[in-house]
Amino acid sequence: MFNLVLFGPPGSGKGTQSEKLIQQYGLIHLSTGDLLRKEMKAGTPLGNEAKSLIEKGQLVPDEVVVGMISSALDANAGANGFLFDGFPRTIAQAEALDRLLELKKTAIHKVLFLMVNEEELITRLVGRAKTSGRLDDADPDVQRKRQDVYKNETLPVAGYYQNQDKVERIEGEGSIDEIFDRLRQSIDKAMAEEA
Ligand code: B4P
Repeated sequence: MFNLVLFGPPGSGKGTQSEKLIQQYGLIHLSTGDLLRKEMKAGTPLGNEAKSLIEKGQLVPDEVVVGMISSALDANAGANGFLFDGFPRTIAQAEALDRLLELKKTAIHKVLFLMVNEEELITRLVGRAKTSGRLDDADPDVQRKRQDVYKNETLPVAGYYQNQDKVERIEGEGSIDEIFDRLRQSIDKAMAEEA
C-alpha cells in the first residue's frame, strides 16, 4: 500500500494533478474539497454547514472532514493506496489521519508540496472563477482570506510531516504536464524505496 499527500496552497494545482496521478498509479483519490462540494450540492445538513464557511474562505471543522475521511477509508478497504488531496489542512487533521492509518496498519509514505508563488495562485483562481461556479473563487477578498487561512492553519502541516522526514518540495509552476513529470519522478522513487 502506498499513501500520498498532495500538499499546497489553494490553487496550487492539487485537484488538477490528482486527476492525472490516480490514472497513473491506481490510487483512490480522496479530496475533502470534492466531498464537501458533493454534500453542498445534495443540500445535506453537513453540506449547508460547510457552504456557509467555504463561501467566507474559512475551513470546515476538523471533526467534519476527519469523519468524511474515516468513512472513505472504511469504504475502500481493499485499496492499493490513497491520494489525499486538500487534506490534512490543520495539524489536528494530520494527527487524526496518522491515527486512522495506524489502525489500518499503514501510514503516509510521502508528502509532495507544490510550490507556487501567491501572484500566480490568485491569477489561477481568478481564471477558475470564470468556469467553476465556485462560491469561494468569485470574490477576491475571499481568495485573500483563503491564502491567509492557508498560511496560518495549513502551512504548519508541512512542518509536521517535515519532522517525519516525508516532505518533498516540487516546483508547481510550468505546464501541467511538466509538473506531472516532476511529481511522477518523486513518486516512482518513493515507491521503489517502499518496495
Ligand atoms: P479544495 O477543493 O481543496 O481546492 P483548492 O485548494 O482551491 O484548489 P487546488 O489546489 O485543488 O487547485 P486546482 O487544481 O483546482 O478546497 C476548497 C475549500 O473547501 C477550502 O477552501 C475549504 O474551505 C474547504 N476544505 C477542503 N478541504 C478541507 C479540509 N481538509 N479542512 C477544512 N476545510 C476544507 O487549480 C486551480 C486552478 O489553476 C484551476 O483553474 C486549474 O485549471 C489551474 N491550474 C492548475 N495547474 C496549473 C498550471 N500548471 N498552470 C496554470 N494553471 C493551472
